[in-house]
Parts: sequence; C-alpha cells; structure tokens
Amino acid sequence: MSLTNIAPTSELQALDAAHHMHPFTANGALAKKGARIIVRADGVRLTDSDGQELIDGMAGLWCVNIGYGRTELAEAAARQMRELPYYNTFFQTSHVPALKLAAKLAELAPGDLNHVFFACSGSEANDTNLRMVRQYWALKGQPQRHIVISRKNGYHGSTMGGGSLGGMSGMHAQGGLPIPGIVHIDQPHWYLEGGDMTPEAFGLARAQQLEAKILELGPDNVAAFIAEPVQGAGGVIIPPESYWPEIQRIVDKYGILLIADEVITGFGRTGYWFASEGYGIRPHIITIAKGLSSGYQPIGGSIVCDEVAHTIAQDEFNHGYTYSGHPVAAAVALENLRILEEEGIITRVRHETAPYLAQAWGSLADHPLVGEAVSRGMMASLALTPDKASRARFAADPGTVGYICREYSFGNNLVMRHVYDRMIIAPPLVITRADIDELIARARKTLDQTYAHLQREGMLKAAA
Ligand code: PXG
Repeated sequence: MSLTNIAPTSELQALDAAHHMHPFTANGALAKKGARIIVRADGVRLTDSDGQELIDGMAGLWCVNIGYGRTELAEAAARQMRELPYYNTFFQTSHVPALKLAAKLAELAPGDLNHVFFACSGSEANDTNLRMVRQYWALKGQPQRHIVISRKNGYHGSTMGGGSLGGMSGMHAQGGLPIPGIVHIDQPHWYLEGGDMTPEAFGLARAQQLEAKILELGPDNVAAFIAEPVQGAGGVIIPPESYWPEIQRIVDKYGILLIADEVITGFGRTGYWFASEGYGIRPHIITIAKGLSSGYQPIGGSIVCDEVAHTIAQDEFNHGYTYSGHPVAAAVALENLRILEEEGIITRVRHETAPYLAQAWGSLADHPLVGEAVSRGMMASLALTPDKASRARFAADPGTVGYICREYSFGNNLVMRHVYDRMIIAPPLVITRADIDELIARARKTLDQTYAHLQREGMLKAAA
C-alpha cells in the first residue's frame, strides 16, 4: 500500500473532480471520466491506484531523465532540509547548494556560458530571459532593440511571457496573448508543411524566414531569437539538418542574441548534455528546467554567456523569485547531475540506447497508419496518416485520430502522447533495450487497434 493510495480509486477520482483543476485539460470532461491516478513509480514504470503497471514513455512530462526511485535524491533533499531548508539569494547573500550548482552548470555548459540565474520552472526562466535580453540592450544604449522573434508551434511555457514567446495558437486564443514585442515565424516542420520541397531546401527556407523578419522589423529593433533545438510539445519536430547552421549564420550576421530553450533537450535528452552541442549552435542563453533535477524538485534557470552576464551586472537587475536557487531543489539537482555524469547515462544514450531506439521506433514506419517515424536521442515521434504516399491528413479534425490512438496506448499500459495526429515519446534516459522492445511492442499493438478502429468507423479518409 502506497502512502498516497488511501482510498478506492473511485473515491480519489471523485475528490479530484470536485477540487482539482488540471492544467491543459477540459476539466468537465475529465470529471465525468475520472483521472487515472498514479501512486508510485520505479525505473521507467508507473503504478496506478488499481495496481496496473505502465511504461512511462514520457518520463513524466519530459523530465524524469534518471528514472524513478533514486533514493539518493530523496536523501540529498532530506539532508539539505535538515541543514538549511530555505534561504534567499536576493540581498547580498548566497548559500552552498545554489553556488555549487551554478558552478557545476558553468562547467557542463558549452562555450562561455558561465553564469546562472535560477528560477523554479522553464516558464519562469523564459520570463527571466525576456527581461534580461531587453535589459542587456538597454544597458548597451540600444533600448529600442526589444523585439523577440520566436516560432509558431514552439513551446516556451505558460506564464504571460512564456506563453507569448511560445507559438501555440490554442494558448494565444485565451487570456490576451501574446504580449507586445514578440513576433513569430514559421516552424521547420517538413512533414506537414514541406510540400514538394526536399527537407534540406525546406529547412533553409524556414531558417531564412528569420532573416526576412529581421529585415522587415529593422535589425536595430530585434533583441533576440528564441527556439527549441528540437520542438518538444509541438510534436517532437526534428528540424532538417540545414536549419540550425543557417539560423546561426543569420543571428551572427545581425548580432542578435540567440536563446536555446533546452528545457526538454537539455541534460542528455538528445545524447549530449545540451542539444546545442549536437547541432553545433552557440546560444548566448540556454533555458533549463525539467531534467536539471530529473523532475524530483521544481527548478529551472538561464545559463548566460560572459558578455550578457557582465553587461547585466553593471546595474541592478530588478528581477527574481522567492525560490530562485532554492537550496533543497539545488541540492537535489546536484545529486541528479552527479548520477547522470558518474553513471555515464548520457554517453550510453548517445552510443547505445538512442541508436537502438532509432532503429526500433523507425521500424514502425512500415505500419499502414504511419507516415514517418523519427527520433533524435531519447525523443521520438510518428505521424499518423490515412495515406502514406502523400503524407495526407485525416478528414477528421486534427487530433481526433491522435486522441483515439492515445486512448488505446493508455489501455495498453503505455504512456504515449499525441500532439494533434502525431504520437510522441520521450522515455527516461535509463530505459534499457529490453524496455524499448516492450515499449515498441505496445506501440505497434496500439497502432493495430487504432487502424482497426478507423476502418470500422470509416475514418481512414484523407482531408480534401
Ligand atoms: N520550454 C520548453 C521547451 C518546454 O518544453 C517550458 C519551457 C516550460 O517549462 P515549465 O517548467 O514552466 O512547464 C517547457 C515545458 C506538453 C508539455 O504537453 C510540455 C511542457 C510543459 C507542459 C506540457 O508536452 N514543457
């Protein structure tokens, strides 16, 4: 019996429905259905309140990089709570976990990214970034340089700043987003938007939209470009190889700041400490969260290059969170980084399990319902289609088929998500080959069931 498994599932569901407002959820519909209640986890597996065991194909929410059940992190938290549960870092004070974690991140981050501003989440960190890049240009005597360019279908968080930087149309439709001074260009989503172009030509064309936008706005008005190296929440969209080198050329040419949002891609997700290394890009700021603590504690931040940090240091930066660099979260993050490093987890991803996943996941491309099956490191996606040859979309509203597929997956005790009609996974980095085999078998069964369902319901129709 788990600590939290205190009552029959139906009672827990009723309590949840009565009082708990879930993020990104139609709560009315969920209340009728009842949430699946997770009570404990170990390694890559979750257990629900009915005792069912699931493979967690999403590492929680892209964050449990070292897997569940690492008691070293619980002990690090308990030790730190006993010694110094809280202190702030505002008024000319510091504490050991925050300064040690900042120094460790400076060591791990590429180039001269040597300074860390802490937050409690990726959203908060991106809000920091928005204010920091504008303050940077103000201190440089160019206060008019305030526009940040971002991308449609990018995800940078749910705060006013983060949600505005993101390019999710569903989010912009609610609550008055985006705030002023943020503009969006198109995403490098070849499968859906590439038409007859080759991926390489399309990647170049999408990158060149950045140059066109800079010229349209006036280069002297643009502060920064922010993007995820690989879009996560947008559906694990892996850009064509031509994309990032061209983006780097453009930001260099116009001297604008590059923010790589590595909230998902950081800490080993792509087989490197940071995906920026794998893509050969040189960001001025890297956004971090999630895998920084493997989700065991809420912590995020911005890793900042010498030039920006030294400039910001010239004046008071009127920004910060009560829990910036929280000692317990920082102590847990340090222990997480120690495990990632000492157990060689990221090296194993790069050389062993990611190639294995690429081959196993790639084999799903032969399924009649799958238009493409791609991966980068430990993140993978597949496109569902009624017609493989033409990369057609379904006649049903986007997401209808993806949702059906997700429901079968849940029924097969595999947490695989859908983004519209793309199925995605991002399992814990410690997943073994045997676990991958099991994950793929459940995914294939899910695809078979979805295909049969669509046949039965006459839904294998392409959009006009
Ligand atoms: N940047 C990126 C790239 C993210 O993926 C954030 C910032 C915001 O982090 P916080 O810690 O504030 O959530 C994220 C978060 C999904 C999903 O549906 C993805 C995220 C969060 C919630 C849901 O895939 N990513």
